[in-house]
Amino acid sequence: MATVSPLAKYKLVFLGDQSVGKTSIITRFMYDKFDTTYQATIGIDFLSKTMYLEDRTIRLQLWDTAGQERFRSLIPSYIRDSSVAVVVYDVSNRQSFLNTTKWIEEVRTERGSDVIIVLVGNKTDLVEKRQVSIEEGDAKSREFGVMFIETSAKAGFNIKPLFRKIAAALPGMETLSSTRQEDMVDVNLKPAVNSSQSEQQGGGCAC
Ligand SMILES: Nc1nc2c(ncn2[C@@H]2O[C@H](COP(=O)(O)OP(=O)(O)OP(=O)(O)O)[C@@H](O)[C@H]2O)c(=O)[nH]1
Ligand SMILES: [Mg+2]
Repeated sequence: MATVSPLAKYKLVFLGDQSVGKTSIITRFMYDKFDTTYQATIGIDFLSKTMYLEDRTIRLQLWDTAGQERFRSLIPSYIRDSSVAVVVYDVSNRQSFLNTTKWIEEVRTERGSDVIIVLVGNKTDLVEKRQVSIEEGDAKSREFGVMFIETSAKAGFNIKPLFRKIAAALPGMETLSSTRQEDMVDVNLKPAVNSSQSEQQGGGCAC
């Protein structure tokens, strides 16, 4: 008999300076595409994706924030609402790396220790322009007690591993009893398969 289990949902907020590659990482993960033309995120974008893991199926709700200063005031409420914060910097832009400190501190201020934080050094394909070493990124992640990975949205490097790492760190099904009933509208009738490819939905909102 097939068991009907509720689909666990997790909110992820993407943070980091303008142009570090937040949208590009999400686009690579969702559609396996990359666009070299920069289109700044306006306000906040929302996308969601189901991930089929070996032992369970989860739904990730991705909040893609705008790095531009003028949208800064929108961000705290999304941080408050998320169980995961993905703090991105550009390895070819030292200032964006330095600024991750304030992003991490802001997440800690809003959520305390009740949050998973991942520091992501993006654009590793820009080998000649690199300003931040992997060792520096790793040292910072240890200093702040957060996870760390380097990626390239352009090359498609470490994008799936980033999301698998996040999924592995998420609380398991045993915590679902605390999930509110109205959040349990989706059901999963299929056995879990070992693939992250899945149904997708996306949409923009300047909310
Ligand atoms: N070389 C290289 N370029 C990248 C990479 N990721 C993103 N870019 C480029 O960097 C620029 C900014 O990328 P976005 O993904 O729009 O950056 P963002 O962080 O979402 O920017 P905001 O929405 O303004 O906060 C674009 O021109 C991308 O093509 C990468 O891994 N390597
Ligand atoms: Mg963006």
